[in-house]
Amino acid sequence: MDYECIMTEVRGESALKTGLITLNRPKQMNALNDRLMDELGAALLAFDADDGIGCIIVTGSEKAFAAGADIAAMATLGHMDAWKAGYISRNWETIRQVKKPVIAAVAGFALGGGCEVAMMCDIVLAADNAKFGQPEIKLGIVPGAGGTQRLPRAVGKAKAMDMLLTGRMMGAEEAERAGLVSRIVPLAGLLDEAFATAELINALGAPSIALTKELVNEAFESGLSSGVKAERRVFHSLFGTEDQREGMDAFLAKRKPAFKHR
Ligand code: DAK
Repeated sequence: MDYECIMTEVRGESALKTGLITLNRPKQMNALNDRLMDELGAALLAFDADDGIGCIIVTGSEKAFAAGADIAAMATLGHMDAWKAGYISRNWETIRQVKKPVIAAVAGFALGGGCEVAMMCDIVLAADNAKFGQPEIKLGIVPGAGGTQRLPRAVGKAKAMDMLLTGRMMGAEEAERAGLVSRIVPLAGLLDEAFATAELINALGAPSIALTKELVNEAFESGLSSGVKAERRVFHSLFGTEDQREGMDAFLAKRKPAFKHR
């Protein structure tokens, strides 16, 4: 697929490398239109299917990770148009199919759908100028890509209500305090830190990394007892991998593990 609204790149020195996806509609503050979401989904799935890739980073510009769904493309929709076409639902679900860790490196605005894309990623690194929000209420709509569901799970009900009912933005420090982001990084070092984090993960065993991601998402999306049951099953199954044997042998032999990702 030829990309118009994103750029992709692969970086890294070790066996598993990192795929970088940069959202690139600078004039529209990376507003998320259908084309961009198709491309983002395709790029994520391509990196996910590539055995040479360990982690994926999604980033935007210094000004905007993404300022939300493209309002110009939505403005004239009628109810039946939106409902019949399953408006933009099809290409927003793709992000959730990715098995490898996805790191969001967020600078500038992450609003509406932009905040929702960040919340669908696994680790969220925020530049010190990052601003998060779900301003849909100011447009007379509600979030459509999980904002009313993921935000309360991430930051708790009271903070989520505050954000969702007023549409106000929160800065990086408040977002970190609230648990919406993993860490704050100075803007100039954002991508370097994202790559360094990816490198740490790429050096570990890929099966246990992918299954840990799956389990944390299970915790996010299901009840405690089914989550703990799923965790137990995965825990037992990892004793069938070479990486488990290698990780434990290496610890006992006081040497660095050489994971084979199987
Ligand atoms: N859509 C289209 N264009 C946008 C945009 C957006 N979301 N955000 C910014 N732009 C454009 C502006 O129109 C402007 O274009 P020109 O006038 O230069 O042609 C350019 O980007 C620069 O913006 P500003 O001049 O406004 O720049 P400022 O620095 O003054 O303000 C801002 C930056 C990000 C605070 C402001 O632009 C802003 O408030 N933007 C709108 C933010 C917003 O309301 N976002 C939520 C959109 S609703 C769904 C999935 C997802 C969604 C729905 C359904 N399904 C799966 C069903 C998501 C919905 C949304 O995200």
